[in-house]
Amino acid sequence: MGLGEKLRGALERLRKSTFIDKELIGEVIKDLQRALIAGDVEVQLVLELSKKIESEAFKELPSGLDRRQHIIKITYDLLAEALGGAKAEIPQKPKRILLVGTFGHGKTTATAKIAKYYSKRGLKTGAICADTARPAAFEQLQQLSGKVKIPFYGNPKEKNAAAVVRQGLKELEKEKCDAIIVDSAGRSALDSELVKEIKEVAAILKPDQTWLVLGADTGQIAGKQAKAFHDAVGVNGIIITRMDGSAKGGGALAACRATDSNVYFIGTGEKTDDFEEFDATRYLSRIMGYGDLQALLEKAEEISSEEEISPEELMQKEFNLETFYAQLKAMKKMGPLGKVMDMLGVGMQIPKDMLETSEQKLENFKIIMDSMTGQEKRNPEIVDRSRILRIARGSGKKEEDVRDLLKNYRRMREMFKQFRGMGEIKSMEDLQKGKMQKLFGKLAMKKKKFRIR
Ligand SMILES: Nc1nc2c(ncn2[C@@H]2O[C@H](COP(=O)(O)OP(=O)(O)OP(=O)(O)O)[C@@H](O)[C@H]2O)c(=O)[nH]1
Ligand SMILES: [Mg+2]
Repeated sequence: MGLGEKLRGALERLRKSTFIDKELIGEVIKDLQRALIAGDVEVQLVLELSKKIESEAFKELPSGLDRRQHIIKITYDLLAEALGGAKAEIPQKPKRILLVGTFGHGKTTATAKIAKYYSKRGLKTGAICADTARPAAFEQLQQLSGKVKIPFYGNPKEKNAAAVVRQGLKELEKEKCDAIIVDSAGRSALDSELVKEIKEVAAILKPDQTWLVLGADTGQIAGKQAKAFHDAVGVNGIIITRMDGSAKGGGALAACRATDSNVYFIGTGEKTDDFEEFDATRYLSRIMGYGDLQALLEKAEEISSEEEISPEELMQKEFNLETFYAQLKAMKKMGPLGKVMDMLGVGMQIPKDMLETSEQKLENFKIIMDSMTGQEKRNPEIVDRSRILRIARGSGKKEEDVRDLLKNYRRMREMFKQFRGMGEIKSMEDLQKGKMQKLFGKLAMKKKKFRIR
């Protein structure tokens, strides 16, 4: 269970109870403490938070809220404060960004993600590989730069990082870059050698931003790392990566908050799109499953400006197997469906195996559908046992694969029925014309209202 689910569990207890007294609050706080400590939040911080909740819980109620709502709200606010407080102002026109950090925390990946972030905001962004220690670093960043379509400079023959930066600045000047990001080498620790190299690079680059890249698995150590790097080379901002894969993300965030470091971005996956501005309230609402319209809308907007849904998909009118397939594909474009749904807090309503429809599975679906008649695709209800056997044989797949396709189809049909029931879409065309985000938003708000009351 992740931190979000555990925190949610603690508040669920409060929401479900008929009677609210000190004893109940004590239990809720104990649940919260367990959740936070399991998420590697420092014990001292957890105790402070508990005390604050305790002392606020039975204070005079603000108008319009009952006791239950009041306690939920203050808990929520205090948690958000502990994880990051008000959103840090992300520099919108950085000129030179230097990324630093120890081994393998995600600097190189973050270089490409940041470049993409600023490119989307209209800044011409370039990248320099100043990691001369790891032989594969040059190629890794070269490839990533190609992927996000930005100018790149590196020199695998030059062993001096500062020299590469000097050359890179000259080269990228010709490209007229507004922003330049420099990826530096990691070491196993922040030792004198690393500090020396970073200082040499900084002397040439003169970065206006130096950002520390830290993996979420650092947990509460993140605070000490942030302070050590800041003292050694001066750090303006932090990027926490692998928020998707570590249960300790909460600890890392809280520890950075405790040292007053600004967490600008979080990395939520290996792809260059798996990157978002960090906003504690939004993050918390998402991991706790309260939905977050804003994050999805931003993501949907960015993606729709990149990729068009094909006209074939637009032509579909009825929900059948063909539309189902087109829909799965369209949803995949928005990133893993599960992630999108999680942002809205509706993830738990959707069957898990459907959220994780893999490329492989999608491909299988396609192969199976190729062995179906047009009539079967338009009206899958007619597919009975003998047809299943025929389709399985024809496609070279197993009978259960065909059943799996039909099962997934029926589940999605149910889901869309629900959407339709909300009066938001009249035809499948609506869905494919990008109304999806609006629709999900509506659903999320409905759930949100439903839950908070
Ligand atoms: N799941 C997940 N993986 C990530 C994230 N960011 C980076 N990674 C992965 O972490 C691994 C290390 O990332 P790099 O970007 O090479 O890390 P680095 O800090 O440049 O490493 P060194 O140059 O060796 O110090 C790669 O496999 C990345 O794909 C993230 O946000 N989520
Ligand atoms: Mg690297």
